[in-house]
Amino acid sequence: MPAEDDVVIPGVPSSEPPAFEEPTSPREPLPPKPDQRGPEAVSPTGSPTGAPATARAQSGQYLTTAQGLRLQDTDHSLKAGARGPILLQDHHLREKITHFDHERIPERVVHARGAGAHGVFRSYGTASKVTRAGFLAADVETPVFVRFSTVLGSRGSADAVRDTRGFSTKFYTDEGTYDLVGNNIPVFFIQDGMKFPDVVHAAKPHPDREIPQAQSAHDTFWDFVSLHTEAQAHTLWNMSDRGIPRSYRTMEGFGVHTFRLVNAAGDTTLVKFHWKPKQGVHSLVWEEAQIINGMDPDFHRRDLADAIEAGAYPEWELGIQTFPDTEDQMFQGIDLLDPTKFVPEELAPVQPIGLMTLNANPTNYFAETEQVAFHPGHLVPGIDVTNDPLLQVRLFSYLDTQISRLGGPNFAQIPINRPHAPVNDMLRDGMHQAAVHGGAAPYRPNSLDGGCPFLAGQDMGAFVDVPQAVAESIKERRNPASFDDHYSQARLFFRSLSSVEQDHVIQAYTFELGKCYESAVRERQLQALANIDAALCAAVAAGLGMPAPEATEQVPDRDPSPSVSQVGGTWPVAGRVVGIVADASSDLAEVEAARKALDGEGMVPLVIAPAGGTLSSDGLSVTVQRTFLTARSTEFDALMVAGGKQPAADASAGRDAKAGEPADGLDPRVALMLSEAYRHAKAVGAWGSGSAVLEAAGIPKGAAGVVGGNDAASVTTELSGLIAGHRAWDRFPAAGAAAE
Ligand code: HDE
Repeated sequence: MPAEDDVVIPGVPSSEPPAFEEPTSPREPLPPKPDQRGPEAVSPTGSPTGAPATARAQSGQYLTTAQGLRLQDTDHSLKAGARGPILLQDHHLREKITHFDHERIPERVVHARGAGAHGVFRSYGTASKVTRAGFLAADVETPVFVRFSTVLGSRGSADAVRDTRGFSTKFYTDEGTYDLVGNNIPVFFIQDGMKFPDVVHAAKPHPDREIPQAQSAHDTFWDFVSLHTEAQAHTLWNMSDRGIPRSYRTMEGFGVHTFRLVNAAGDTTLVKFHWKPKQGVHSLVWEEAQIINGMDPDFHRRDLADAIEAGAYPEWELGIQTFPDTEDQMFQGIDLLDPTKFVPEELAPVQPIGLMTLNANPTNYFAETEQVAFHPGHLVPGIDVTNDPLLQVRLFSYLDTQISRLGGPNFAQIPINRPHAPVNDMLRDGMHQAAVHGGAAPYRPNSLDGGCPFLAGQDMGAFVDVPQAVAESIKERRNPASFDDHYSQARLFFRSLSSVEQDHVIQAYTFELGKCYESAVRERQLQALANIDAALCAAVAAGLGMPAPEATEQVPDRDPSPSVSQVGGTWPVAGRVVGIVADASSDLAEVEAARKALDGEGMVPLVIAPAGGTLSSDGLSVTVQRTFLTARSTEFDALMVAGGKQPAADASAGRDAKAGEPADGLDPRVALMLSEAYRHAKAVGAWGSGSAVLEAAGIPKGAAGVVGGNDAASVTTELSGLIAGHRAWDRFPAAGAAAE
């Protein structure tokens, strides 16, 4: 190197030529900058989620350019004088704007709107008889990242739309990453992946005006599903309450396809995967969903993040239905390769194999939830695919789509996609290559890198494709005859629902078809309904003011599957949200007692008052979380009205109402909140003089799910029992029509 005082002046040769080292030898890349650090520190998958260091990102650091140059000013561009034009030489301005110009990447072609969470999966070991997958052996803990999504809407669309939901799980196992990319509905619209662009084009907004957003209630969707009748079963699930989940936390998940497990001895078993939420399966009612989409389009995203932040970690048990791997791959008359069919649990019980707990929110939406790349072909030893023609096309599509979405073939190097197993591939170069690969011989066989990396045998954890006999066959484009039954499972599903749920299905079809302009489309869909169930068809036809057609097909009756109904169970109440309506005249000691009791059960009590701040009296003060302006019934699973300090009779003065109508004098926003909660069959309660407010809001005393009492404690206990049942279902026959 030149001596320190040996300054090099342009144009003047220096005394010694500058030393120049060509960087030929590969070296480890520098550790990432603090703000680029991959998910490594805290969360189960490695994300530094919640760590104080990331909460104050880059704390104590100087602002720099992307090249590490410290900056003195990032607010003013470099100009020829304060009022002059901006100079092209402003490298910082150009870097800042150029990077900004390229901040967006293409959204997913489907499932664009989603929410993610980190967690952990602990296996029970019950599956080890049927699979050699290491992460399913007894008591193994595997980090996971889950992404829930809607299918149709764009990235900024509302959460509570009527749609199927995606339920994708990435297991970072020691043997490589395994992705279970499922939905909240066990059947699919199409049998052959070749039809996927058709169903998606039909369901997406109309190509001319690009409306409606995130909706199936339009002509092209119903045109397609009424013509392509194999879509009828999935459509019926979408029209049921499953199409509008209460929360991502209260959804079941399904792998949909049949997969093939292989055990250590090489024996194979066909399986279907199920996620069972510990929180129970719970849905919205349609009017509630529509209000939510205006009041809080991020409802599901917020709910998931809030629950995790509050420590109410959502949990799902993973289970499998197992079937013998017979030559015909049929089970009790159901073709296991037909993804428009599910196997009722009554015929093949779901056997639990592990528990997933989501316990950390992402640190950065884009880095994790947006850039995560799932693929049904990310398999581990012990889990293999079948010939389901929908699954086979998916095996092509997911890898392909990431290349345009994530800008090249190196997306596995993005922190959220990095396997936790050692990676020694021979993939090189390409857009966004972040690794500095050593070695001279990324090919096999080689001698220059000592023959490395080696191939593993099955005993060393290699994935070995299950040797499957492929029958001598002719090349042709057609389905097996067993795929021809398009209606029996739609009928089975409808007839397995409770009458309240059936009523919701009828209302959903009537709403959606009522939004179609083409009468030919409505007529054709009514024809499909006639083949599914005559009563369903008649009720929808009546709602549309159209004649109900006769069935045109002989559809076999199957035994109903009561397990598909959401009505009847009780579930943990932790994480449920209860609003307490109070004002300055309320007995604050009782409000505090209600809050404590709800909190004690893991629920989230929120005090709703005329204005923000605190409610104070008699030396007591209670923090207000919602005001009459910011609160709406849809945020709450139940509502309580606090009693006042004065006797009940005084509080009701001037507030008499006819049933179903709010009385004069009651704040209309409170009246709306209470009557909506009542109409949506939510538990409502009041203690002391609060009962008069319920009556003033038109809520009949003693109706199902309406609780009264003298003190907060007794009302809270009763309310909690009702919340465990999710809704006051008995209220629906009276209020159901209004609720839809
Ligand atoms: Fe997907 N699907 N899909 N799909 N799918 C995608 O992959 C596709 C299907 C599902 O949170 C895309 O990375 C084809 C069934 C989920 O990132 C794309 C076919 C099931 C997600 C794609 C299907 C799913 C996707 C778009 C018919 C339930 C979101 C972005 C053969 C078992 C994953 C992406 C996430 C996403 C293709 C059918 C579930 C284009 C061709 C059946 C949960 O590759």
